[in-house]
Amino acid sequence: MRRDVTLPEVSENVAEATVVKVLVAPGETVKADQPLLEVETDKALFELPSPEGGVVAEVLVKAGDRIAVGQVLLRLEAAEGPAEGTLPDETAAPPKAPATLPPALGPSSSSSSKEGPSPDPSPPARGALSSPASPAVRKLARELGVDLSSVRGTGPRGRITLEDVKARAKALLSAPAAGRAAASRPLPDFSRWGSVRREPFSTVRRVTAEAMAHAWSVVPQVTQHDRADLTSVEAFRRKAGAGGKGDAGTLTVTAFVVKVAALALRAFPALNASVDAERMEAIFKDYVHVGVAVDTEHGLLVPVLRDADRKGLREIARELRELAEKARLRRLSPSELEGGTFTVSNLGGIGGTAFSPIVSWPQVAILGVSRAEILPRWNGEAFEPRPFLPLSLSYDHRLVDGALGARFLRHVCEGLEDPWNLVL
Ligand code: CAO
Repeated sequence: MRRDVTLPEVSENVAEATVVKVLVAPGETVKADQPLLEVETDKALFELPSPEGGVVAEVLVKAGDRIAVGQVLLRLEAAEGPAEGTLPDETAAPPKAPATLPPALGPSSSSSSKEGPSPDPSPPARGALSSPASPAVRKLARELGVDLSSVRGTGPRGRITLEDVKARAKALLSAPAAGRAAASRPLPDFSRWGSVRREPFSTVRRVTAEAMAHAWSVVPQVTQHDRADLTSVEAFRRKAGAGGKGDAGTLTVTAFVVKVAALALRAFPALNASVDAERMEAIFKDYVHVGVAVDTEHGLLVPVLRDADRKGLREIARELRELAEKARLRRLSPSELEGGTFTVSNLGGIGGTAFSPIVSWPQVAILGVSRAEILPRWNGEAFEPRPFLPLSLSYDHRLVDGALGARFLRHVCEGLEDPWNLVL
């Protein structure tokens, strides 16, 4: 019996993927659960297991192909008897739906969608490249030149409807002509000035590019800089036995910043909110989920640490280490990349004195951390050397005014300057 192997619904916000590698060839005998393809979504890399044992009859895709949920990828000649979901041969009736693999896919699948619909199509982390939409909606979007990742679905479970696509097309048409012209200006022929090489964007790069361009175009943002005296944090870290890499209790600077920022978000709810521009409303969230930017060889990923305001420093440090490790191995589940309410981006391990992070829409603020350095501080009588941590807060000026941004950042600095409050 022939059986179609299709791309299952990995999570609610993932409707497309890319074939990274085909792991089997026609004629090859495979066992149940044996990986057939390596597939990459904008959120994770995973292996597609065989639903049952059999012989590969046909492979319908190749590395690099974009594939959609429900698309038939391979055909299997099942080892024995008709299995559930088996496609009927020509004589059999009534026809059954093609089999779809269970959504449990490798390590990235365990929590495919427990969270419910997330309003945050965040990029690679935050990324919302794949949006839930029917083929008819996708077709209309293609025809109208509408990028589905920029459309907010108003249908059940955030699905994008035909009306949503039409509304987006209308909004784009009424956007300032200059903006549209900039997007569509042709590139010059660079080869006129020397040899060039073209390379397609990876999935993560593409999602980052789209999310950044979208955030940059819709969020009027300002960046505010400040510095926190890190003397107490450093003393605290030393006392708590920080330093030993691999030690489950290691408290990193990032963990302190996440914890302090999470508490500050409780005190300043406007920075833990989103802007509904259509309804001119602010959406305040009663949870504090902090996304942490992780630099990986595949690009930027932003896993989300949930309820950071309610967790202890050690727990945050441990979770951060696990999330960063998973990000680097591309083993984050989609739900671990969703639902962030604020982002922390620490570039201090690399260097720099300040930078302007881009707000991760639909969040309204992001905290950039640069490299701590020893600077002289005037104590009233003399200069004394103190470690200072440079912090850069970018915020959405539609909701957060400069004074509020400055106060929030000062609050974060004061939290870092007196970390004992965190424990008490
Ligand atoms: N100032 C000074 N030193 C710092 C520091 C800072 N702000 N942040 C980290 N360091 C130090 C650490 O203490 C560590 O030193 P040792 O090797 O002596 O222990 C070293 O730099 C490397 O630390 P790290 O980067 O692994 O630190 P971390 O565990 O706190 O950070 C993570 C984890 C995930 C935030 C980090 O690894 C990372 O990926 N940062 C990049 C984030 C990024 O790309 N942001 C840009 C997003 S927009 O494109």
